[in-house]
Amino acid sequence: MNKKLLYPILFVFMFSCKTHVNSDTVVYNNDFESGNIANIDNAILGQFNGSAVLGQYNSNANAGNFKLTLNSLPKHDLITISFDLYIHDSWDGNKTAPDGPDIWQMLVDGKTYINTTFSNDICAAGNFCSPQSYPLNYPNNYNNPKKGAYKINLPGACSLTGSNTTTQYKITKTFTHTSSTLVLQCLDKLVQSNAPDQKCDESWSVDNINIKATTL
Ligand SMILES: [Ca+2]
Ligand SMILES: [Ca+2]
Repeated sequence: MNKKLLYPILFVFMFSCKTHVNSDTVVYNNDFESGNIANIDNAILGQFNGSAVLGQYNSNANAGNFKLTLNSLPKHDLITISFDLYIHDSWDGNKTAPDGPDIWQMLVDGKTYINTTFSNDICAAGNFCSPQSYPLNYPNNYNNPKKGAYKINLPGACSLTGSNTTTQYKITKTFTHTSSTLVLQCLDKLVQSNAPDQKCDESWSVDNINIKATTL
C-alpha cells in the first residue's frame, strides 16, 4: 500500500478508536406496537393519535402508576432513560383544590427523579392561566402552561371534538447507576374531585421507552 493511501486510513482508525471509549447498550426499548407488557406492573395498553401507548392513567380512575423492572443488566456506570410523556386534557398545574395540584412523578429504584406539575390551561388574553412547575420540580416553581413541550395541541384523549388537547414532552434523564436491577416507576397524584369522569378530565400516557446502560 502506498503511503498516500495509508495515512488517511490510519487517521480514520485513530479517530474512531477515540470516539468509542464509552460503550452504550440499549437494555430496554418498547414502542408498545406489539403489545409487549413483560416486566411491567399495572400495564394499561391503549391507543393515542394512531400509536399504541402505555395509558391512559389517572390515579382517581383506573390506575395512577406503572412499574417497569429490569433484571440482569450488564455491568454499567450510567443509565439514560428516555420516553414520550403525553399530558392529556385539562391538567391544572399548580392550582389548589378542587382542581390541583396535578402532580406527576418519575422514580427510579424508589428515588424521586421528577416531582412536577403540568398545566394544559389556555392563556387567552385577560384569562388567568394556571402555571405549571415543569421543567422544574413542585412546589415553588411557576412556569407558563406547556413550557418545555415537544409538541402542543395534539388531540385530547377523551373527546377529539372538545377543546381539550394533549401536550407531548420528551423526558430524558441520565444518572449514575451500577446495580444489575433497575425499577422505573411513573405515577400521578391528580386532583379533580368535582369531575364526573376523572379519566376524561385529565390523564397521561407514555410511549417509546428507551433505557440505555453506559460503561465509562
Ligand atoms: Ca407507540
Ligand atoms: Ca386537576
